[in-house]
Formats: sequence, C-alpha cells, structure tokens
Amino acid sequence: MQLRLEGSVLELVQGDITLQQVDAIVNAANRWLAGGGGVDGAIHRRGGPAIMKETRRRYPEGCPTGRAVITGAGDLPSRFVIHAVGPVWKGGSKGEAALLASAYRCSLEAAVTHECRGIAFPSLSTGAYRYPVIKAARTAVSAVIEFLEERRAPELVRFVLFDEATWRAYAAALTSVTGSGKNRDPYPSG
Ligand code: AR6
Repeated sequence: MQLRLEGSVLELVQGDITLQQVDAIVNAANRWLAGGGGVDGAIHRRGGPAIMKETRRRYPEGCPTGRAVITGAGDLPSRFVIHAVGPVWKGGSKGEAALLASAYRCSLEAAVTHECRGIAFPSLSTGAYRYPVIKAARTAVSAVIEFLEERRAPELVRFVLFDEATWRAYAAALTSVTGSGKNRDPYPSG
C-alpha cells in the first residue's frame, strides 16, 4: 500500500526490517542502546558487532526516550541504522503519543541530515514496549505524513511490518488519515 505526497512516497509492506535495501533502517532501541530482542536483536545479529561498538563509542550515555541517534549499518544492506527509542506503554496518560511521534520525527530528521533518500521503519514500541498497535499506527502514520508534508524529504518512507495484524493496523491508519480531507492524494494505490 502506498501514498504519494509531493516529493515523497510513504509505503507499507509486510517483512523483515533487516533485509531492506534503503539508505537507513530504524532500530526499535532502548534508552541505554544496550541491545535486546525483537527488531534490536535482529539488527545486531545481522549487522554484526560494528554497530554496538559504534553506539558505545559515540553515545555512551544512550539516547533519551522520544529521540534517535545514527550509526553505520555494519553488515546490513543499508548505509545507516537510526536507533530510535519509543516509549514503554503505561496506559496512555504519560505522554506516550507525543514521545512516539517524536521518535519518528527525530529519526526522519537524522535521515534528512545524512542525505538519505529512503528510510525504513518498524512499528516502534508495539512489541516489548506493549504500545497498542491501533493507537501506535495512527500516531506513527500521522507523524510521518506531517513531516513529509512540511519537509518534502526523504523521498521514500517505508513501514516494514512484521506480521499481518500489524500491517492491517497501519493500513487502517493510513486510510483514516488520508480520508481526513487534507491537501493530499486521497487515493492511496497498491
Ligand atoms: N522486522 C520488522 N519488524 C520486526 C522484526 C523484524 N526483524 N522483529 C520484530 N518486529 P520490538 P519495541 C516487530 O519489541 O516494542 C528490544 O528488546 C515486532 O513484531 O522490537 O519498541 C529493545 O532492546 C513489533 O511489531 O520493539 C527494547 O528494549 C515491532 O517490531 C525494546 O525491545 C516492535 O517490537 C523495544 O520494544
């Protein structure tokens, strides 16, 4: 599924983030940048030890929740890994939505700064961090569209959703956001 905006494309695919051939892939990291399971485990496994070596050297204090830092991508097919720290879900009244949107925005900002034409995101916070996927999808899709409408870059933003239920949640979010009548193509293709 795809949404064309002025200068950019937003797309949703089902798949594995570590296999994406785009300039930057986003890691669902923790604030210590300590590695872990899920996306984080898969990225460090496939990317090799160079990524952790670089995060330790450049970001010894980790990365605050809602922010992102960038490293090389080791053995992965991308050029960069952007380590984004989404919030742990605590019921929704602890600023989770703002922190999640900020993690997406900071990642996009890092991609633009490093002249990335394409960036791939997993569904931040909806695994170990237990953010409800329907809510997370709406926040994620809105944050990305707002950024793209304002900045018209990067050229490609791809959400890589691991399972079908997650893909469906993002597809529903994209349909509902694009149906809201703002100045964009209301007919996403694909
Ligand atoms: N490609 C794409 N999506 C994936 C992949 C993959 N290879 N593997 C899992 N997912 P999570 P979080 C999906 O737990 O909730 C780690 O321990 C997964 O099904 O990776 O932000 C970190 O170190 C889910 O839909 O990230 C942190 O401590 C989504 O990616 C913590 O987990 C996110 O799940 C971060 O938790």
